[in-house]
Parts: sequence; structure tokens; C-alpha cells
Amino acid sequence: MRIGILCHATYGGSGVVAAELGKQLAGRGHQVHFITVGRPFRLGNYLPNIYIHEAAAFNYPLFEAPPYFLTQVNKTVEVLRCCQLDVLHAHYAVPHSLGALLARQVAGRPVPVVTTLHGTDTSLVGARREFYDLTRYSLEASDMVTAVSAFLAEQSRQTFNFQRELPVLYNFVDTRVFRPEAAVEKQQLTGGRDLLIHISNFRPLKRVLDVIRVFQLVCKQRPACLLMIGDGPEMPAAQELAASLGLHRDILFLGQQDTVAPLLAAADVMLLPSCCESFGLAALEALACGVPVVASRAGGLPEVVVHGQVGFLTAVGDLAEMARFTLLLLEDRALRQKMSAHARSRAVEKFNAAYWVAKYEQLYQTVIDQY
Ligand code: GMT
Repeated sequence: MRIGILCHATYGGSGVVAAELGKQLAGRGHQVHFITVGRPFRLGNYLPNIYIHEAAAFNYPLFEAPPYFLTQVNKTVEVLRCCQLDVLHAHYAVPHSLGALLARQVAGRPVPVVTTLHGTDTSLVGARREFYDLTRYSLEASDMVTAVSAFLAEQSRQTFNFQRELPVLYNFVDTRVFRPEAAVEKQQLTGGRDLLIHISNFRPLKRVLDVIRVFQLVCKQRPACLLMIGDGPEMPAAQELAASLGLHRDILFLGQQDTVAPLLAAADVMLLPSCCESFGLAALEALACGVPVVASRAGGLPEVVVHGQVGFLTAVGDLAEMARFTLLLLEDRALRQKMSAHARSRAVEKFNAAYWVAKYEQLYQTVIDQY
């Protein structure tokens, strides 16, 4: 198949999933065309069957900001015409779903549009009054809409009164890349201390200050260090809090990292205290590395992290409970090893790339046949 993928190229779960899906599809012999603003994150070096079509930034004094949406739609029209795409797959409803639909109309080419919802697109963004009608239209006009968790499917159905089929195609992980053996040399990093890790885009909903506070509670009982990976609006507040608690030497703020598997695999526990999370791809990547996750019982996280089996879940903001579970894992080596093995098995058995990529292939074939 010739597949066009529209996605956000910046750091963020939806862009990661789109890039990983594209790589997997290309590896299975499909021709994959990314149509993005910027080079998709996590795509890495040249891979056969992958084509990148970057929408150029164009500005004119009359515009308040470069009209990226329009240049991306125009680029999609060009690609539709010259590459004879069989299907367009929009990741993140706003604006990619609408962009794909508009490009199809302008190009005058009959091509089905699949939209995959990732979470913030239909909760924080698409549900806002400023975007609501366009988002609802995009979902209705798409030939198929999928969601990355059962939680998100239900939430989107309710928010947009969406009555049609909305299949759940879970996010997946490349368990050959995210694996326990990928770990960097830990001793050098920790000096023999326990290692906690957090990865996110440091948006308020990730509650990165909770991560620091849980870490403080843990440090009162055991020497430990914390890797904070990613960047975003809460970074200054997190750094200030770390300094004010006297923890700045125990926390490494590593910023955006392209290659996270070696760091993840070296960790003893991952902390993910988000107040909402449609899926929690970072948690799945940790599980694949054999790292138990202590997370909040929010959104789709319980579909990924089974409480008591591959980690622990607590109420959002229950720092004492998060610290208690983290200490339990650090202090009880046998428990940690058992959960680590379960974590890896769960990632391999339930969220492996081959299974879910084959589901996407079937879905594309269905919409192509029905179109
Ligand atoms: O978490 C974010 O803020 C980024 C966001 C995105 O769209 O890039 O992530 C969402 O999509 C990911 C991939 O499907 C999911 O794993 C994340 O849980 C989801 N984020 C939220 O729902 C907050």
C-alpha cells in the first residue's frame, strides 16, 4: 500500500506513535509518506520505503503567524497527486484530520481518510469551544476513526456524541529496541544508588512537581537519584523545587533525548503521576524495558499498568502512596524482579508492534475496499 501519514513532528506521544507505525509499515514493504511540518521525531536515519514531505514555513507580513495548516494541506494535495496514495492516516485530530479531508477534496482524488485519536486532541484541544465543531466534523467525515485506548474511545464518543464504530488500536512498542538489555552502565550514573526515572513533555497535566516531591519522600528512606527526561512549560518550576528541597545534585534534568531506551532500561522504577493520560506511551516503553511503573489511576493508564502486577496505581496527587509503593519496589528486590519480568512479558504479549501494525494494515485494507 501507499500510505500518507499526517502527524505532529515535534516531541510528543502522537508523533512518536506515528513515526513508529510508519517505520514498521515501511519494514513490511509498504510505501510510507510522512507529510509534516518539520522532520518527524524518532524517525532516525534513512530507511527504505520512507518518504518525508515537509511543508515549508511561509510567512508574509500580513499574517500574524505562518499558516502552517494551509501549507501542510497544500503539500498533502501535491503528494496525493504525485504519489497515488491509497490511504491517508491522520494522527491527532487537530488539525491533521481536517487537513487530510480538505486535501482529498482539493486534489479530487478518492482516497479514504483514517483518523487516530491520541487523547489531548479530543480532550484538551478538540473539545474546546474554539475547535469543537471542526473536530466533530473531522470525526464524522473520516472513513474510520480509531482511539489508542478504550478510555479514550468512550470519552471521545461522549464528548462528540459520536455514534459510529470507534475501534481501539492500542499503542505498541518495538520490544527489540525497548528491552532490559539496552541499559547504559548504571553505576556510573548513580554511584550505586537506586534510580528513578520520569519522561514527559513537562506540561502541567504531567504533574512533574509530584515527581520531585515523591522523590524527596523516597530519599528520606534510601539514597536514590532521579532522571528527568523531556522539557516543557513546567521545567523551570521543577528545577526551582528541586533546588529549594536541596535535591538538585540528586536529580539530572537531561532535557529532550532522542534515544531513551538505554536510560529507561537502567532505571529501577518509573514515575508517571499525570492527572490524565489517554494511554501513557512512556509507561509502556518502561514496561518493555522491564521497569515497573508507579503511576496515577487516570484515563487509560490502568489499561497499560496493571496494579500489583507490573507496577502500582494510586489516586492522582497521592504522593505518600506513590512514595510508599516506590519504596516497596526498591526495598523488596524479589518483588521488583518479579514485576520487572511481568512488565516485560506484558509489553511483549499485549503491546507488541507486529500485532498492532497488522491491525492497522487490516483496517487500511477495509477502508480501501469500502471506499
Ligand atoms: O502526553 C502528551 O501531552 C502528548 C500527547 C500527544 O498527543 O502527543 O500524548 C497523547 O498521545 C500519546 C500517544 O498516543 C499517549 O500515550 C498519551 O497518553 C497522550 N497524552 C495524554 O492523553 C495526556
